[in-house]
Amino acid sequence: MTIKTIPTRPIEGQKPGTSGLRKKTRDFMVRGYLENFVQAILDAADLTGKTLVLGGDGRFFNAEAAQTILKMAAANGVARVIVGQGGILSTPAASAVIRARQAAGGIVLSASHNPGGPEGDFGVKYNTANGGPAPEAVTGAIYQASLHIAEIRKLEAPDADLSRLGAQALGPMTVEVIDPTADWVALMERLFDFDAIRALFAGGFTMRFDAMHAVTGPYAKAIFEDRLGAPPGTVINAEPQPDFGGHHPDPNPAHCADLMALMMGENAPDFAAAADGDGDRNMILGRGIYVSPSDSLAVIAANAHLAPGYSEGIAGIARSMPTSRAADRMAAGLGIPAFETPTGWKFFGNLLDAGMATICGEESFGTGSNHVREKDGLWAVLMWLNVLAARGESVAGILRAHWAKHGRDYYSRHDYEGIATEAAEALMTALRGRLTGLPGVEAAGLTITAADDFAYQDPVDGSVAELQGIRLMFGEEARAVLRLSGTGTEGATLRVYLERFEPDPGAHALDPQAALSDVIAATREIAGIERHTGRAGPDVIT
Ligand code: VG1
Ligand code: CO
Repeated sequence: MTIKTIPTRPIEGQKPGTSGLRKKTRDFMVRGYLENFVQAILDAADLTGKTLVLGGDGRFFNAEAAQTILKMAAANGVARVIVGQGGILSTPAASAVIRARQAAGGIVLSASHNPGGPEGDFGVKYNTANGGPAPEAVTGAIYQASLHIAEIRKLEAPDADLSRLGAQALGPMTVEVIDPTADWVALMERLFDFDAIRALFAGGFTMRFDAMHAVTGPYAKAIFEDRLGAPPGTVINAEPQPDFGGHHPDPNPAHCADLMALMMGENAPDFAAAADGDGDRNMILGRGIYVSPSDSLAVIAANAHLAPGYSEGIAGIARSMPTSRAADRMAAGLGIPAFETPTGWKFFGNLLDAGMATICGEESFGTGSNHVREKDGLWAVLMWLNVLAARGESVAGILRAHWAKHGRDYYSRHDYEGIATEAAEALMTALRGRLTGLPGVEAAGLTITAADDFAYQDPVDGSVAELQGIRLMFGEEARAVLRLSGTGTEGATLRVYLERFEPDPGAHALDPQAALSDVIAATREIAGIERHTGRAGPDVIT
């Protein structure tokens, strides 16, 4: 075998501590850039003689990157790479495959919900043997390795044939091409009552699932249409495209305007959902109603016992800090622990591994459980279908009953995108600098009662994550959180999370923006959003 070495170049853009590298596709296509990051992974993770899983969401450059990674794995002593046919694996499916086949780790090619294509974004993420995003200790080691790369080892060989299922040799390494849906579908069949969901569809229940021209198309067709008997056409935009059809594959009301319009209109089906580029996010809709991700987490926690995989109950519920506190009330009611973690799925990994939490969720359309170590968009859809089948009620009926019983957490997130990095940092620094002076400050008729910068100590390994977002409390009921996005690739994005608990929402069936208007105004004023960013309002409201 011939191994060629390529001169290294520094990896600009990898932040120590982030689970992977997410950059413009053009950056990844510069010779040596992808190679440098992959070599850092291979150096840091030591996969010699071990099995690695590889797959991505099919976006532009997925196929080329997969071939490069295979040749580098072969030259770096990896024994076997299990790769999804065509180089495809959704993020949750990659997690399922790593776990089912006891691989040492996996490389996932995706920039998740970011747009794809030559002018879009690409990403590479390393997952560890538990199937989850690498924790900070591992990403730190990868970052350190990236600073000291001696050589890039890559096999000179023809491309592997990723269209052909089964094993083939690539130099000294085995490449095993698998059906990207099989392991994950088998897992879903163990967790959910497929017979009950099949009966639901047979009884005329109607659904629309928008795969957004991204990776979930084949998975959704395999499950909903092939196995559960939903009529053809239930899954729309089902053909994955390298640029996601030119759309932003982010399942939220702003980017799924057509689906929202359908569900709020006269001819709405009973149920609708959508997933993101790599299949780990989900949006849930009922006829005439939008389910906020925070509410979805709470409803799932309250009803999970209706699904066979969770019939014994759940051990604990974990949510990211900016996610509404609706889930905490569920945990209290069930007498199980609630965990509040920093933003990012990797923080759930230890809780899931230790059996302390069973269900996890983020306000950013992420929901999942201990079945894998990533969030799982279609899992959430199946969970809702299982609950709908078991309860025989509508989505709106279930949600309204939930609010009537437990109260409602009005919730919204305001994103200010593509602002100057210096301006965003100045805003956060200024707010951080006056945290202790904030209690007592009044704005828009509200008074701040507490303010802090969220820090988290992992209860399992004791590691500490600081500066995870500024929390402003307006009494017990209302809260605002401000943090900067860690996933953007252009300038900075300021995220402002707003919520208010209403114990008796029956009396006021308000639009969240109306219910939160004073919290929104107070936060804008106190943080000086317009003064710092020059923006009179957010770019995206979810
Ligand atoms: C965003 C979300 C966060 C999520 C992350 C990855 O991060 O807010 O909740 O975990 O994306 O999601 P940020 O730093 O931009 O706010 V994705 O679907 O990569 O899978
Ligand atoms: Co995603």
